[in-house]
Amino acid sequence: MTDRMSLTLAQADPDVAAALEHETLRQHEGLEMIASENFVSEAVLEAAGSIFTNKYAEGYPGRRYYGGCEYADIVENLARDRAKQIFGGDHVNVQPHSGSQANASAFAAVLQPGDTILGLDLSHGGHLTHGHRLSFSGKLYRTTFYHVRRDTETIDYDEMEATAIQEKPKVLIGGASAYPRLWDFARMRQIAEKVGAYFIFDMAHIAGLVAGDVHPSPVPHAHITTTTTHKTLRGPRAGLIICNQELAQAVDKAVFPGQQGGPLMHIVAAKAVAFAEVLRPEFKSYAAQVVSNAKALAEGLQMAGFRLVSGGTDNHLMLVDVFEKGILGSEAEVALGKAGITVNKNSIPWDTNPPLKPSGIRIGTPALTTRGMKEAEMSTIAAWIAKALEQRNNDAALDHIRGEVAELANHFPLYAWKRVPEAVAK
Ligand code: DSN
Repeated sequence: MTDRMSLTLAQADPDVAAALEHETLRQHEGLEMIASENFVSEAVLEAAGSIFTNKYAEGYPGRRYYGGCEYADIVENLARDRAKQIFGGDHVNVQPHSGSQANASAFAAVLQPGDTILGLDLSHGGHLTHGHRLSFSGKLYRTTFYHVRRDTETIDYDEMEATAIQEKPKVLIGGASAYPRLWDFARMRQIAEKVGAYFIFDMAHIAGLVAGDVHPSPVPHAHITTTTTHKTLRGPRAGLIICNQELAQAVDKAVFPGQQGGPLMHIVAAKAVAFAEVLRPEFKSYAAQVVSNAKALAEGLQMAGFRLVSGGTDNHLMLVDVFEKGILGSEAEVALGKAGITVNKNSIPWDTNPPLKPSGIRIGTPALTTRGMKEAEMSTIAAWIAKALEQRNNDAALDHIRGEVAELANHFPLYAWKRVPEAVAK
């Protein structure tokens, strides 16, 4: 009989092993420009794939419901302390499995089902968990929305205030998955105070920029700040909550036992490792480069004649109105995919097209910046994007760009252990 514990992945499950090798190759050879994705370090990867996955640790450090948690306590305390050092705030909970669960817990800490929340409309850049009718947030709570202005395509704080006064939400939530500009946190807190609401800010997209001091921080303004840890923050796929002392107990209870059971201790360990990386001086340079790269890419696209929503970007992403050139976002996503450039189709504010065939694409620079690319590469990529969209029905032209993309990617190696499996080597 074979000893199950001694088999490699390739021996135990050749199908999964092959998918993993192909994915490895895909990540190395292509240009990853999905604004919410990034590449973790080998150290983060090691912790995420560690034997902490074997451990149950319901509860919190020093107050667990299981024995054998002494090392789990060490990594959870390290993650909490490092997150506090990065972002400030009185209290941090590092257990949310995802950004959605962080938001569900933040709401549960201060709301009862049926209470009202006011968030940014999904089609204007908001997030499903900020009140969309198909998400738990729109089913459990009464939801109302604010929008961006038609003229500037930036948040309409006057509309937000008027809606808050009219609808009297118990939570005003800020944050977005497709908004390229800075937020006015002070104004949002003021609006929340005016109507007696809690101000929650979901900084998932910009957390790394906040940590790197290239974006203002919502933490001093918000009652509760939530985030994912895997986007610009460059940690494992998971969530995090920061709050003031008065809400600490309610937040902890909302996470466990309110929303979750046992924390994923291997991921908590990986968060601790990622946060240690964020605390190193190099991370500030990384964050600054993400923003400079986004500006360079935006300029390149504008020079190629594309209209960017709100006229540009202040952060790590941009929304390109490809429909202005008669191209659907869905067509653009496919054409760029064939050229080795991964982006996602995205609605633009006041979109006249449906979500699966929207007018825009969303492009971000966090992942390519991790690979070491700078402004010069962004200009080259902007030209490739323009060419690929122009030649979107010409597979030979797209394949040619894909070759150039692979050559560039090769100059910016990712993981040292990458190997090209014979089965997929050309
Ligand atoms: N799916 C994430 C994004 O792409 O922005 C948000 O949860």
